[in-house]
Amino acid sequence: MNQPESNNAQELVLALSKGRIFDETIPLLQEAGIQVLEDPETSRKLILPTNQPTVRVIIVRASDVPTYVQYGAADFGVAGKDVLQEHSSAGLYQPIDLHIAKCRLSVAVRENFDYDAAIKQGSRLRVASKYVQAAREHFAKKGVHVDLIKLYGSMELAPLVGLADVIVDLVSTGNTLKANNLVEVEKIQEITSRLIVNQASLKLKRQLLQPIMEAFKKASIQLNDSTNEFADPNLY
Ligand code: PRT
Ligand code: MG
Repeated sequence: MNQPESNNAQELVLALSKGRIFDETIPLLQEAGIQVLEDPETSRKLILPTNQPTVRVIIVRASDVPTYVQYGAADFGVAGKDVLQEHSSAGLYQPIDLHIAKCRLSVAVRENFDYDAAIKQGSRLRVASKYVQAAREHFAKKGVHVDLIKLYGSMELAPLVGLADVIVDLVSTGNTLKANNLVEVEKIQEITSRLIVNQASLKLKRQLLQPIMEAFKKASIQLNDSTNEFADPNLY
């Protein structure tokens, strides 16, 4: 896709979101010899310099990372599989699984809700989620008819106030569900974050990008002590 003038050929722009993705990408950047010179939690800047004059980091919403990379406003970025699945993959190069920001996408219900019975009954299930694509696919595979209700946050509230029977949300420690008297009844999939690369950048800036991609791959294997398929198109 197009490369805006602001993103020049001698420079790389990396799109990250604040919080866990930024924090967990730092050690990977370190492996590539890149140090971000400002902390996004304290700086109000949205473009952060690094110790390498050719690399800048931009701070965007987690769900906006694929958009910046797709349009070439960022050459590469880190985004969760949850985000990538809900987003079109046009213009994005097959990602590397970085094994960071791990969690799972699960179905949860109120403590006293009989999920198995509701499914057996065959009545329509009201499902609230930010992840409507993944939720739709999951229930279609099970042959369960659902009414999907799109939410943008605080999904845990939906079953408590009668908006939905079940939610499909990300779970890591399970503390948020527990605090709201919800229980996880089904795990849909494991979620990790992936490195995504703009297709045009990969061609035009391969020399700049390749060593960083290799370093990320190496560091993610070391940090996670597991095997990692390089650029496996089946990863998402
Ligand atoms: O917050 P914002 O609306 O800007 O965007 P975001 O929520 O998409 O961003 P962020 O930074 O919170 O998450 C970025 C990515 O981190 C997600 O896209 C996931 O791939 C990944 N990730 C890993 C998580 C979690 N773990 C996680 N636990 N994203 C969100 N959560 C939330 C979850 O939605 C639930 O509300 O944390 C809560 C549950 O956590 P536990 O520990 O109580 O189970
Ligand atoms: Mg969040």
